[in-house]
Order: sequence, then C-alpha cells, then structure tokens
Amino acid sequence: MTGTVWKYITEKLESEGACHFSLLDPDPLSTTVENVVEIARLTEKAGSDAIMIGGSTIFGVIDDACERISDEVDIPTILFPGNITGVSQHADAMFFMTLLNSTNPYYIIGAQALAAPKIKLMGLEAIPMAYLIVAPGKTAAWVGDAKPFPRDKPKLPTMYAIAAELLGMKLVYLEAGSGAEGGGVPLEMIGSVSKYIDIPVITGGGFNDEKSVVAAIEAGASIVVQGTYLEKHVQVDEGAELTKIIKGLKKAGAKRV
Ligand code: 1GP
Repeated sequence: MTGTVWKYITEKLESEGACHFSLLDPDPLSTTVENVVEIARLTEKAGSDAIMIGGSTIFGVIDDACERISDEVDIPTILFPGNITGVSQHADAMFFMTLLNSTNPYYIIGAQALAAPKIKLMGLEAIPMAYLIVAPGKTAAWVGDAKPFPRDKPKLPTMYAIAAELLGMKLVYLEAGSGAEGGGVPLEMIGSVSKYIDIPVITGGGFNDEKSVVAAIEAGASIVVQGTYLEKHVQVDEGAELTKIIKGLKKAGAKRV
C-alpha cells in the first residue's frame, strides 16, 4: 500500500465516517500462521479496513505471521503490541500505545522507551494511541496491571481521554478486554468519551455481532475492532456474516459524514 497508514485512516474516517479493524493474534498455542493468514484474507474480502496484529500474551515471534499477512492483504497491517515482543519490521505501522490506567509505569512508558530506539531505527510508522482498559478488562487488564474503569463510571475514562488528547495522542482506544462478556464497552461510556474529545475513539473487546458494532458507532466510536468473533466465525461462513456486520458499520458511519 502507498502513503502513510495514519493518512489512510484519517481519509477513510473522513469519507466513510467509521472503520472496522480486524485483530489477529498469531499465538502458536492456539492457532497456526496459515490459519491467521486465511482469516486475514477473508476479513479483507469482507470489507475490513485494516489488520491489527498482536495481543497481551505472545508465545514466540510474530515476524513470520506479520510478513505473511502483509504479503497476503492490501489493507494496512498495524502492530498492536502488548509488550516489547510485539515489534516487527514486517508491518506497515504500529499503534504506539500507552496504557494510561495501568498502575505500573512499565506499561505507561517503560516498555515504550525500551522499544523506541528499534522502532525509530527501523523507520516503522508509529501512531501514538492512548489505551484505556474498562472492566472486565480480561487478560489485557491482568497483564497490564491496570485499574480497569468501572463500567458505570463514564466520567473516569473521559478525563483520561481528554488528557490523552492534550498530550498529543492521535487515538483513544477503549478496551473491555478480548472475549469480554456484555457486548463491549458500555455505550454511555463511548458516548461520553467521544463527546469530549476531537480525536477518534477506537473500541474493542466483546463486539461479537452487528447490533453491538453498529451501536458502538452510533454512540460515537469511529473504529470498532473485532478479534474473537473472527477466530470463531469467519472461516465457517467464508466471511458472509462479517460482510453484513461491516456493511452495517459503514451505514452507521455514513450518517456522520
Ligand atoms: C482485544 O479489543 C480487542 O484487544 C478485540 O476483542 O477479541 O473480544 O473481539 P475481542
């Protein structure tokens, strides 16, 4: 693909109002590289706008998966690292994340500092992103020593999101945790955060159907991320239902353009 990934994302959001990102976790304990590449191919075919590669726990090296996914698809591949092990030169860009509601400075700035020289030397495009973990938070909360925001307290992540914007972050990610029950981050929380910041809100964790994905966009999110859904369903129906989910998301997005 040509041009920077950030330019691609902003232009897509400007013209289509909302984006769908597919999260793939190339964890050899639960999948194979071939499987992940196949899912990437199907999600692109279904209309997903980008592939995020990573996870909170990485067993092994992600280079091979990154290289093969990037070769397979034309949409951007963006690293979504849970630690310094999540860096690869084979992706188009990286979400340079800081887990702002971690209680451990390692996840706020320590890992970033350790990885920064390599990222800079590689010339990898880094997109600064605030990562905010909402209850239940699942593995991401446990690994990241987070103090997850209670689901009924939208004001708390809103304060953090405004701080993130003032610090110069380009995106705010509201994360309920991969496999979260309850249909993702509460809509009231997405609404509150989106209302008070001018940078795009990206959300993920438990968005497993069209209804919840569309509701997140209608509540104010710009990008919805799906991971678990893809692992479970995309190969079963060759992406037929995902195509419908993404159509629904784009329809909701179009109302905002
Ligand atoms: C996890 O938000 C992502 O970081 C995706 O979550 O696996 O529940 O779709 P799911």
